[in-house]
Amino acid sequence: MNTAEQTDRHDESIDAASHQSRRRFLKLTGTAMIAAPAILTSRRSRAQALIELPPSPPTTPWLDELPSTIEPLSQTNLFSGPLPPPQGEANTANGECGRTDHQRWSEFFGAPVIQPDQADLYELKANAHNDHVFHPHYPPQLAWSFEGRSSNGTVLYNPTIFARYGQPVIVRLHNNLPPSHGAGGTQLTSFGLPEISMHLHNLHTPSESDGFPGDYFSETKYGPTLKKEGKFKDHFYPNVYAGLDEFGGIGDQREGLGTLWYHDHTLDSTAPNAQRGLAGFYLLYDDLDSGDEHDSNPNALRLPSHPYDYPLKFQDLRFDANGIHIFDQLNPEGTLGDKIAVNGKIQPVLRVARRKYRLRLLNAGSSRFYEFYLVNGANVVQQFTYIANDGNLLPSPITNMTRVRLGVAERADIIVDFSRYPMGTQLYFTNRLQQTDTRGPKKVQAPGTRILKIIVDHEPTEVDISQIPNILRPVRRPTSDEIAAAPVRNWTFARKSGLWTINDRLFNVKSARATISKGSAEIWNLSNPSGGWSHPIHIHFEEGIILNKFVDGIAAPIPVHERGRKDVYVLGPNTRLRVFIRFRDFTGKYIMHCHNTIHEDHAMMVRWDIKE
Ligand SMILES: [Cu+2]
Repeated sequence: MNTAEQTDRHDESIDAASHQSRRRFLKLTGTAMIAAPAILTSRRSRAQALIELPPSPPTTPWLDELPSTIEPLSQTNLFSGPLPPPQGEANTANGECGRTDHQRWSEFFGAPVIQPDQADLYELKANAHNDHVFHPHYPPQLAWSFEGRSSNGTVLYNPTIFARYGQPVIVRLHNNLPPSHGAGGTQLTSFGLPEISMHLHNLHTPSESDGFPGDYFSETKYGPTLKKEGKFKDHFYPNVYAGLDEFGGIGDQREGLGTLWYHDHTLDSTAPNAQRGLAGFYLLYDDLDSGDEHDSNPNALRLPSHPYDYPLKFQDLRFDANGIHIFDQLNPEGTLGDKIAVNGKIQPVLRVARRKYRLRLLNAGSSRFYEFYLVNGANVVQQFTYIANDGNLLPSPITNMTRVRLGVAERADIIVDFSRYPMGTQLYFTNRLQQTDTRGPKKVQAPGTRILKIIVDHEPTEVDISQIPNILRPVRRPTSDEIAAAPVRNWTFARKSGLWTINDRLFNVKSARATISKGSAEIWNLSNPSGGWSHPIHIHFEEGIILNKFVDGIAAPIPVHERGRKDVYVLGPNTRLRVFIRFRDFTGKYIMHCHNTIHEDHAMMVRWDIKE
């Protein structure tokens, strides 16, 4: 039974898209009799699958608390366990899935098998657990998590990984999800497919470790771009800056990334699998952004550091009348969540010390856009400093900011100085962006919805010596010669026959629509000609620089916070962005897709390859 699933899609036929994967889901859940005709045939019958959802049951805010400190994932000794240590070739004899060989392995490690202290080694286990509490009013229930351990052995769900440039990381991911997940459930409660492909957004990662959608695996199944099923997969994260070939050493420090996140990226099932919970943070430091506010290195920025460096993951979720998490995986318009979970909890409280914090905000989807304001109890808007967009430190901080707008997968790092407030002050992260369906946001309206309460709760244990320097990380902008010489590629994002297309085609996992030479640079025109939809477009592997923005064909200003490097490009209605991108250091298969994960799963994705 161990056969590759043939997800050979025919671009010519709109109805052929996603069929195999959806058949996987339908078979598992037993919903085939109801839903299959609606999914597998025409636009006319597809409407039968749409399920009108009532609002989630009401919840009382501020009953649950987030931990005051993030516990990092602890390393695992992969030299003493039951499995051999990581190696360049897939270790299929011992149960690793049939991935492509790790690129540049011998350059980093000098031998086929890694030696102690050559890399930080981590282990994550994708597991189902039935004790997740989104809110005290909802019952404990099923969630999926990447599980790891803290240094004292506590089980951590979707733990934060602390990594450093120049120190490679290998994450061994075990897939322990139940193969029979969904059996006997309904279309709304059975969502998720237990074969997974973990993407680390947006590290400069060799393609075989990038979490390509066709690289999904389990003990019994494997995707069309793998060679064999497996129980685990080793992911090699070199933690080098882009520009390795051009600059040598560990690359170009101007390309440093900071706030990254890992999440499932399985073909046709990213939205439901991430909704199930498969998403966590990966924070990357270097000698500039060193993660140590006490750092004596004169180059160090000394931004607020752990435990005052705190990631916040926002997800829109929907619940049925019994308070059970639901999601309509078969509906090309998905399910818009009306409850916002912050690090997995609905309307929680975070207690902070009276000092500066670096808050890393992530929109983890599926479909909702946010415009966050920090307000006091009287809804008076508070100011903060904006330092990073999409995990990239800006050249200079933007002071006196009052809002953060995030499309799905966008990140913003902000610094809030809570020392300005008296002890006991209560503040709220509020979303003022209205959205009623998965098409995209509507207008901004005060006062909005409060989704996180922050209480200035205690004095810091020591003097806050963290700082916000006026210069953060320089940006390498393309020269006019580089721009003039760059070939131009046009990508149009649209809706066709109720599904989602790029240049009129659905995703074909086995065929690249662009082949790019390693070391080259291109200009990509990203266009959304529709008047109604918004698409947060994510390009894997490399950051880009937005050169121009056009709305209704007229040049529009690029907001200051988007003038650095980006990896998500929000295409509002009738918008075109002209983006300059370099393609460096590694080869293989990569993708671009809408990160409204519902659009992504319903085929708004394109494969592009880098060749030598
Ligand atoms: Cu989209």
